[in-house]
Amino acid sequence: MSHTVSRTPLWMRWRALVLGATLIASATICEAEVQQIKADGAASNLIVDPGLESQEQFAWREVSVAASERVPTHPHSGGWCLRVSEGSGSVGQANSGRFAVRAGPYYVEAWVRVDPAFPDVTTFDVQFLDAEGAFKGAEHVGRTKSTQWTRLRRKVIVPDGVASGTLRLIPAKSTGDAKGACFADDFYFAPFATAVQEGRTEAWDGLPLPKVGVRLEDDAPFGGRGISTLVWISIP
Ligand SMILES: [Ca+2]
Repeated sequence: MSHTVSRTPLWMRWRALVLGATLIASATICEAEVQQIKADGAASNLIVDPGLESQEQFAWREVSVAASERVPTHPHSGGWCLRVSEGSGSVGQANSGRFAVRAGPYYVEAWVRVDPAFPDVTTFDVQFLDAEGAFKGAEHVGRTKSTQWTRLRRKVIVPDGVASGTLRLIPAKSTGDAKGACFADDFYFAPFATAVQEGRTEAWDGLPLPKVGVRLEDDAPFGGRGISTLVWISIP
């Protein structure tokens, strides 16, 4: 009768233990984050008629001399999308209808494309207001100068003292000839936990990325022979 005995060097077992422990720590932190944000509530998309399919619910309003309208021009979904145009060169903009928010993490996205007739940059952001309607800051979401549908998305943190928000599109650069136009469709704004539950984003979106490294060593730290490899992961 013979027995097969594992002769795995101690240093190799130690290395596997360190790697396993760090991976478990990483997973634990992500799970804790999910549990924390799940407690924040579960209202779904706060944007009324996000796909611009209803004229009755159309709530976008232009600021300055820009124009906002529903158009059937190659929408991203359904039969309609939003078009915002600014022909005066004064950096006009359009805002969505206001929606109620409170301090905490949210997730926002939209599909945007620049009108080929006015090939310039379009900026997408979120503006915050207090209970009296006073401006309380804005969070940049993204910019594009592509004439193809482009998904602009981001996790945003609504600051304390904010009661409502509004999405904003600025279809022009801020200097020179500021004329521009863009199309947009399929807006989404919801508590971050809801966005995770609905598959819009991942729970670790916006978290600091763990640092992963590989170090070669001339000698194993706890016995063995030859060059060993040490893999490490640190959580910021
Ligand atoms: Ca649509």
